[in-house]
Order: sequence, then structure tokens, then C-alpha cells
Amino acid sequence: MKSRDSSCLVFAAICLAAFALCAAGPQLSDSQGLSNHLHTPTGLPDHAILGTNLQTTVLSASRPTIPVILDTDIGTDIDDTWALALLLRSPELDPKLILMETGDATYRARITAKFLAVAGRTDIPIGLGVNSRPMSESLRNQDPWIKDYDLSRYPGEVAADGVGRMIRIIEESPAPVTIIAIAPSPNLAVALARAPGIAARCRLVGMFGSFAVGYSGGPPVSPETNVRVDPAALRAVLAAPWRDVLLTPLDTCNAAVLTGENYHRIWNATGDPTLRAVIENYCIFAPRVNWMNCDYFALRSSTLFDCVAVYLAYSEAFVETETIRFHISNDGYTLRDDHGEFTARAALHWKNLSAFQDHLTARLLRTHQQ
Ligand SMILES: [Ca+2]
Repeated sequence: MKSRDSSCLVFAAICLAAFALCAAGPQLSDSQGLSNHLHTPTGLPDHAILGTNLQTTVLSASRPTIPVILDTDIGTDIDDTWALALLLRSPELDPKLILMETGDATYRARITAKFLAVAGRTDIPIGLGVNSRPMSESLRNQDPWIKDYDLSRYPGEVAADGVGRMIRIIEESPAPVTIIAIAPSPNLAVALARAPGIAARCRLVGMFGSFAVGYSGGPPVSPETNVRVDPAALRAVLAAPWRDVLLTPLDTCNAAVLTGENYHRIWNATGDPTLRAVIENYCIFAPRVNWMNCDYFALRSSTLFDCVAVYLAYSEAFVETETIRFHISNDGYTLRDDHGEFTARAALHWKNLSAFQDHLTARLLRTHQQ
């Protein structure tokens, strides 16, 4: 495994050199007009931020902020890293805790800690999840980025009992908390078992499921990873009486890719430490990931599933939602069922995917109008 590490580090160094060259090169430079077509987002209507009680809270503030807990398995697929960047760049959202979900919590926390330090946001607490366990190297796709970063270097809070920290934040919050769940959900299930009352104080926005679209981009449906890894945990989570549940299944989030001008604007943002960290991690991730051939990393993003969940925490302007009833199979399928155990709102279609992609780009670049 050492040799894989070494070769990946060499490859990452080459990638980063290519990244720097491309970023500086005239073929991708703004001088050829790559920046000229960046759209600012369409206006985000007040009614796009849903949830009756939440809406009251949001609209009563002079600068609306929604207290948020991000439940993430950052460090395996790269989309969590993009999602964390989007969270930090969303003025409507006030991150109260980043909670490490499933697998090796310390590995995930080290990535989060270094990323928050790079972004200048060490005010945000990090919570270690329950049932932390060793992970195979094949799931530690950003390991080289934190090779020399020890969690003790994080100047902010690292809560060993991240679930307990989450419960306390929710119970003490004067406003309803939005939990953005972008991972399998054993931590959330444990939190609900320990403090069932938290659901009534929270809205849940999650990246879960596949109703008509699978990983191929169309039928057949897939056992989506966040469901398949722990169906029992998700059943426990969705059975709780949340104020609102809103899902982005593969039906919408599988189309969340940045390409062309949008992607190159971000690739070129080498003076922005946060976006540089995103691209560095992507360059490290690309040759290591074993479930796809990610050799297109200089041209476009991989699928940014989790960014859609972060987006839905503050707006629904670009999606169509539907309240659906379904059950969860033991092998990880979410299946429509008129007599199913679960009901949730789900973003099943895009109203305007390209507008979302422009909006996501503008947000990340901080060129959007606030
Ligand atoms: Ca994830």
C-alpha cells in the first residue's frame, strides 16, 4: 500500500503542476472570455426557503441565517469537499457543527479541520461520530492531503462525542436547526435514539435514494450508497417526526456536474485558498478513486451529489419537489409505495439545471449577488 501512496503522491504532484500551468495558461485564461459568461444566480424568492417555522425565522432576520449541522463522510467521494465549500460560501447558512459520519472519524475530521483552517473558519466545531472504525485505503481517497496534518493542530473545537455535541446544539438553539445529511446515517440514528425530541426541533435535508433515475442517469433505479450502506439507520432517521424532510435523490443530484466555463472558472481560481483546496483534493482524489475512471478532472467535476443537498438547505428555486411515499428495501432501494412507511418531499426534477450550475459556480467563486 505504501507504493500506491507514493505513486499517488507523485501523480498528485503532477496533477497539481498541471493544474497550476493550466490555471496560468492562456488556453484557460479569462483573456479568452471564460469569465464573460458567468451568470449571477436568479433571485432566490423568499418562498423558496420552505418550512413554515423556518421561514418565519429566516424572514425575521435582517441577514437571514439558518443554523446548520452538516453530517458528512468527507474523504471518500470528493463531492463532500465541494459541498463543504458551498456551505462556507452560503451566507444564508450558519454552520454550527461538522459531524463525521461512518468509517474512520479521525481521518474525516483531519480533512475537515485542515479544510476549515485553509478557509479561515476554525470557529466551526468538528464532531467525531460514533462507531469510528478503520477504513480500507480504497476509501481514503484524500489521505495524501492530510499526510502531515494532525487533528491536534486544529485551533477550534473537536468534540469526541460528536453526537452528544449535535444534540446539545439542537436543544439549545433558539431557531430550528437544519441537518444536512450527505452520508449514510448511523450517527443520526444514534442521536435520535439518545434524544428523540431533537427531530421536532429540526428540518432534515438529505442526499438519499433513487426513485426513477439511477447512477446511469436514467432507469433503472440504483441502491444509492447513502441508503445501501445502512438501510436500518435511514429507516430510523426517516421514521422520526422532523419538521420537514426534503431529499435530493439521484433523480436530481446525479446531474450536478460542473463543466466548461463554469468548471474552468473554479479551476482557475488559484488565488482563492478555499477553491484551491477543493481542486487540490480533487487532483489527489482522481487517480485514487477505484469506482470510476476520473481522468477528466482537468476538464470537469465529478458528480457533485452532495452540493444539491446543501443548496436545498437554503433554496428550492431550481427544482420541482413532490411529496412521495415509499419504503426502503434491505438492499438499499427506495421504492415508491402507496402504503410505504415513509413520506418525504423529494426534489425529483430540475426546473433549470443550467441555472443551478451557474448558481453553484457563482456561489463558489463568491461572484453571486447577495
Ligand atoms: Ca457524502
